[in-house]
Amino acid sequence: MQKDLSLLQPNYSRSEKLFERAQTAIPGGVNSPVRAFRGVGGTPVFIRSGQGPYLTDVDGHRFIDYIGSWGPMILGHAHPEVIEALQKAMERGTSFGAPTELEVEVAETICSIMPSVEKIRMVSSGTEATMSAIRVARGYTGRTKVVKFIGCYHGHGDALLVKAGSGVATLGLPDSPGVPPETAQHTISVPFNNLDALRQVFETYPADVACVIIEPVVGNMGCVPPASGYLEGIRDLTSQYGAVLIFDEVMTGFRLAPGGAQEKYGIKPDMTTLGKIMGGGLPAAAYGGRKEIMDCVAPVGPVYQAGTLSGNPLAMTAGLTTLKLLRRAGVYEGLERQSKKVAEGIQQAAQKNGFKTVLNRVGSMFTVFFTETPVTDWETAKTSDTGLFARFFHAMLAEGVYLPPSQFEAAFLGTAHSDEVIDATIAAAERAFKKIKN
Ligand code: HOZ
Repeated sequence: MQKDLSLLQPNYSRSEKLFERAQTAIPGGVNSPVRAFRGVGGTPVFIRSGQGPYLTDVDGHRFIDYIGSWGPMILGHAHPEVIEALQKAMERGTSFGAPTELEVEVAETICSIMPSVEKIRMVSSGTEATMSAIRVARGYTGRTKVVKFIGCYHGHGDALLVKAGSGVATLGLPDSPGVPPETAQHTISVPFNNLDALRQVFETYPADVACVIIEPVVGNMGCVPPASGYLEGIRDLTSQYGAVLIFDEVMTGFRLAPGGAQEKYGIKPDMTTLGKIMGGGLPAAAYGGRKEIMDCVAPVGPVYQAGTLSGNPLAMTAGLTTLKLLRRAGVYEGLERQSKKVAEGIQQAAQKNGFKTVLNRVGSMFTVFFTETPVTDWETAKTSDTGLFARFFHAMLAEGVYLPPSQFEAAFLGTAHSDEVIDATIAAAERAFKKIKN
């Protein structure tokens, strides 16, 4: 993969030096594996700053950003209203480890936007949210088994790190060492978009499944939408067998609609996990759901979960400001319009240059897969030519466009991606495809 990259890369010498330094002190030089560029080769660019839809790296290159910090930056980087709110909040203190009015406001706001969430508990990361949600589901049902879908990623909690997407898929890792087999044995993985496979699990274990956890629109094997009627089928099966249905909306929450995928597809899960956008670029996440289930959580109920920085005032401020700004008229229509334009523009540029690609997009999440096979699950996602994706990725980077450095991650747009930015991206894609064709 490396051999062609030198032709495509401009000078990243400062990033290279930093990466070398970083690898001495940090495993792989990064604090989250996908950032290491292992899926595409080359050196990760080290970021100095972000403004609106742009990132600037330490070598002075400016990129149009389609990662958005992996989802949170839906308003663009350093949004003036978020920054102002944060500056004011900071002066009042940064962490109290005691309840604040802000947490109540965030909880009430989310419950009003997502009617399935009657009560909600703040945590600090998506991983914490999903780990806690399955503990609560197990406590509530008194059952053990967890069903997840192959290629879906729900953070790195032991029970969920089984046949996972995202970095695990990108690096081609088998299930992670360090997860005790006794833990993993309670997790059942079935193919996404295959209702019969899930039905079979319930027929085999009618009284053992505590919960089914799903990314309703997958972002972690690239963007993969649910087939028509699939989510409804899952809702029916989980209700029939008394299992808790958890929608992992860490990526999709407040992105695909104000109320996330559950609003878009009209499904009411029993529990929901949230993160990314709700922290407005600071570490915040949450899990919530039906009152009866959430009342199992300590101190009301016996299921224990706690966190020093949970509901942190800075994270709550950034999140609340972001959620308020997203409720302005026309935001989601704008995201839909711009996302359609850029995703279809890239797809057309590929086809014009003779590349066979499949475009998957739901709202402001999209992936161009380098395959001819429609991508509906992990098996079909894997048919992509990841070497070709890597060449495209680096050609785009050289053109000033920063895409997720893995075929198996979704690209994200935000409200700062104006027409001018989109047109520049499409023009860059045309040049990039021409370049890699030769
Ligand atoms: N798990 C994230 C992608 N699905 C990556 C997080 C990061 O590297 O920041």
